[in-house]
Amino acid sequence: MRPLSGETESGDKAVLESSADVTLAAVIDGLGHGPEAATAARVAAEILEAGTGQEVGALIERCHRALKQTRGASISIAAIDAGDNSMTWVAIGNVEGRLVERQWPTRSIFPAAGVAGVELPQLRPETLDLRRGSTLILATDGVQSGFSDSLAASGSPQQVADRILGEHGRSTDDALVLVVRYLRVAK
Ligand SMILES: [Mn+2]
Repeated sequence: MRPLSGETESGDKAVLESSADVTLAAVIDGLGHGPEAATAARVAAEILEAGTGQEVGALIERCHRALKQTRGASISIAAIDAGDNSMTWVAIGNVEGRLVERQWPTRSIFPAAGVAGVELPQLRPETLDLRRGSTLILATDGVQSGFSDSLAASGSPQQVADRILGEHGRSTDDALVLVVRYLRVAK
């Protein structure tokens, strides 16, 4: 991640928390940039960090209520369940999500139009199967949405994230990329 040039704080935040079989991966983009965006992102991050194991749609609703006193945020959440090799993801706003797999077409998250804290639309969580090596990528709009058009998901997750940020990061906004690779062997 990197903040917009001239800002000391980023309004983009990532959450990665595990408990038992479930890992929650989320990316939050506080509306705009600077300290007020960072405050909104922090409020949502605290809820998500304590929310592992809760249903992803319910987590967005909790964030929506808590963010009403802030300028609001875009949020994408993926709950990865190693118990049944699945991932359930849901999004509101403009944090992009991709699930990249070697021999399968890349899947994209379908974000609901709206802003958590401002307008909460109907949410449609979607559950996908995971395989060993499935790679989840969440990226804020500080990254060009075409980032996955010619995506090489090779290398470590850190290398993939660095490459996306380096090649597709915009200079006009905070930018954050979270890359998570699933390593559990299917039963
Ligand atoms: Mn942004």
